[in-house]
Amino acid sequence: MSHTREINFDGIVGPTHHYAGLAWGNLAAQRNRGRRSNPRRAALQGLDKMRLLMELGVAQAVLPPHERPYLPLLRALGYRGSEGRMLDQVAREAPELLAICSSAAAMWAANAATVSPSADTADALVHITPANLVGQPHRSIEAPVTTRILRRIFHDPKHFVVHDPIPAAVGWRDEGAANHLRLTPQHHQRGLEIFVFDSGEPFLQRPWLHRFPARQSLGASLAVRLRHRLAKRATLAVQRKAQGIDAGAFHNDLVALGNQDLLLYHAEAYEPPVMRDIARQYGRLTGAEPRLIAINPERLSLADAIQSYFFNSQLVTLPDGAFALIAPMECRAHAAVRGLVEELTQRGLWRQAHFVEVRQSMRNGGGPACLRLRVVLDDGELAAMHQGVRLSERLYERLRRWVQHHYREALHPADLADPQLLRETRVALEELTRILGLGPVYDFQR
Ligand code: SUG
Repeated sequence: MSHTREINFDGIVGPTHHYAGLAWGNLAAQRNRGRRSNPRRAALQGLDKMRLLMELGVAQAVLPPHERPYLPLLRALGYRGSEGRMLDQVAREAPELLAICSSAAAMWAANAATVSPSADTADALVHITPANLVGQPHRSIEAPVTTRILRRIFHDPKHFVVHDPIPAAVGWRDEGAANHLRLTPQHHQRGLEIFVFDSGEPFLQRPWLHRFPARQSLGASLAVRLRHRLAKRATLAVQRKAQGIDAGAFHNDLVALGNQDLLLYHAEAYEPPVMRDIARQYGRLTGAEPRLIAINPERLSLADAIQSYFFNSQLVTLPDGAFALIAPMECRAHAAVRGLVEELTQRGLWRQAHFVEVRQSMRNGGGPACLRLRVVLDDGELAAMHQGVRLSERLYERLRRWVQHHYREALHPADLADPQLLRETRVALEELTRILGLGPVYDFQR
């Protein structure tokens, strides 16, 4: 009998990982602006998290980092001459642009795409829409390269469709799976796909609600639903309250987390009818009741939820069907959150909670769940995807050595102008495409 499971694709942290405070509305990124980063440690922390999942028996794969600094962006913006000259000029005249074109933000793979498993789609194919990330310059440059990489990995048209990103416009801001939930009794069954948007009116939209930008728009969610050939009754578009965004929850995965039929959410993140609608629609679709669990502000304030990144934990199904929670270390350090995790573990929501150290990423507002793209595949689909990116003990060791060889231990935003850094990253990525057997995916390889 065919088995269906979730495989997590984690973004490998790139060699230019740094803190430039580019993401407005992302409190951690703003707070750490200008701090020295450690790209090597960041990448190793990411690899160790992936290895833990693999050891727990959860399928794991990697997505390669993008080419940075991304000089095609500078050329598109009018910079000319040799690469060294462009870097020098942009560092002097527009350091923020240098940080933008050097951003390692592609590591947060939850924003790479939205994925619908074949159990949900009318043509029984796995549908993937890369996110346009049009809301922020440093992330908007990810979409074309992410599309290329996903097409290499999911190359078999008998199983997969990788769409183009949604057209880039303010009315179609799309940040991918970070704003998408899927509730289902079992991974192989049809699920209710929930698109969480931050601002309504599909075509005429305000990119701002109150304090911080609204990153996901209803227009994008509707387009993904149509492209992925999802039945209307198996989808729901719901709006988040601006209160959460203004408190610093720039993506839905900072206020909700789920797996199969279980959804945990912060009570202040949605208006009450939202959960009633979800329960009703899930019931109609599956004949069962979802487990919707509200965490009330008296138990955990919105501010503490965002500070600890509790809702950015990964909740995964283990081979025997039990669940495990993969929470950031910051949740153990926070007394109220630690107590909450213990209580929920005792209630049997998951068998065990694991705490992982991903602090380098956390300082830019990226927790365990941000670092991965969930893809639900059956045996045939798993066999049909490119195998070179699947994590094994051997690949883990190889990637560790690769990181140790190529990555710096300290990087300050001012170092981004160093032409030697550009050379180092290209040598590293050239080797990585060989390790992963991906073929040329970067502009500099073409
Ligand atoms: O888009 N941080 C990312 C973090 C993304 C987290 N993803 C999820 N919640 N799924 C962002 O805000 C910081 C980069 C900087 O400021 O230099 C940044 O882009």
